[in-house]
Amino acid sequence: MADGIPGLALLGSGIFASSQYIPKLGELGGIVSLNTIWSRSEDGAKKALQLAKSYAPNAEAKWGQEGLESILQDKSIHAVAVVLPAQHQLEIVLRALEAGKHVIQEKPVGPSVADVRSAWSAYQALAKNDTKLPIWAVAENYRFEPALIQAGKFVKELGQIMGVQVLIEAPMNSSSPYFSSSWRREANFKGGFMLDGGVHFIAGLRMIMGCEVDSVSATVSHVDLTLPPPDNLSALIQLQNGTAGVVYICYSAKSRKMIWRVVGSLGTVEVDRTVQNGQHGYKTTYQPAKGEIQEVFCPFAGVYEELRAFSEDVARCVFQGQSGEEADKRSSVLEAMRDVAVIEAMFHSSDSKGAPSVVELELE
Ligand SMILES: *[C@@H]1O[C@H](CO)[C@@H](O)[C@H](O)[C@H]1NC(C)=O
Ligand SMILES: *[C@@H]1O[C@H](CO)[C@@H](O)[C@H](O)[C@H]1NC(C)=O
Ligand SMILES: CC(=O)N[C@H]1CO[C@H](CO)[C@@H](O)[C@@H]1O
Repeated sequence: MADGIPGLALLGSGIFASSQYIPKLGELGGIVSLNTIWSRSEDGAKKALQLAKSYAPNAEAKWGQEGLESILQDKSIHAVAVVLPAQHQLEIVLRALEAGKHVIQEKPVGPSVADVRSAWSAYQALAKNDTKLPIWAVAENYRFEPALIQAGKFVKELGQIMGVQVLIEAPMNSSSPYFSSSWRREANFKGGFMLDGGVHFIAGLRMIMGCEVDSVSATVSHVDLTLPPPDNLSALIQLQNGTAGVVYICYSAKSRKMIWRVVGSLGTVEVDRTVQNGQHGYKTTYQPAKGEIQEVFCPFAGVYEELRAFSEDVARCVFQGQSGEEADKRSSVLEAMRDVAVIEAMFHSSDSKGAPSVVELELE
């Protein structure tokens, strides 16, 4: 551990851990120190460690239950990033929190609202004898994307809102590195790519609108049998303040599209996922009823920004006595739980032939 820089262990060595966390933690070397990489298997941990050698030459690989236990007992490790299959994360997250580690975990926060609530009550129970709770953050990155944040600001200028549309065509086939990972296909994880990826699109919707989804009516289907069900979802949504909208998500499409579009009495705001000058990112367009169109393109920055926010919060907790509950609210369990709750309500509605289903908005 460098002076004044918290030490972190990365738990997980899968595609996202290797392709996103390891390089981003390198870029964040001035504010967080990668100390250990853990995987369930020795091979996975050692391979991932090679990817971090350039910036963390002293980091160690650990594996299995014994390796995990030694990380949880290591006082030089202040925080862990849990990047594991969704159905196994909560158990490890809770063990780390109980050991006093600050935690950032990948989305979805849990496989169901009920699972998240039961983990939340175990976390709350740790706050006895005035001990400060460690941070429990959930990485979903969309709440940190600059283009989506900008869209939320434009939407406030739209006057009366007529409606919102979320349109996602995300081809998922054997060309994708995520296609063949098995955990989204297991019986203990219901919802496949629709739950795992859907939370992102709902996070974008809730943030742009600055308003919660109250109830949904949806139909899902299973068309591409090489994908776990469902791969196709159409929903009518009611926001808390009375605005209505539609959400369409399709993983079996051949075409690619990702749009959030809000129409108001004073103009229209649209966010598109796109590529500019070889950079992947989002373009936010604001078309006011009167005046010039404004366009802002921002390359993807959410994963970096949320890891930076977490690392800075950990440093404030470790060195300045901040409490975990004061950490950046965009990564809070409540936000992440509400994204899961919207998708879950859509599944419930579809199970009852599209009858409206109320979204669970509270953790307790
Ligand atoms: C709902 O919320 C949006 C975003 O804050 C706002 O612009 C809109 O006017 C609200 N609609 C109603 C009916 O209150
Ligand atoms: C997967 O989908 C993308 C986008 O439609 C396409 O370019 C690619 O060829 C597809 N791969 C396979 C194996 O079908
Ligand atoms: C492209 C595609 O897979 N479309 C399907 C989406 O789901 C509806 C049912 O809601 C099916 O009828 C479509 O074939």
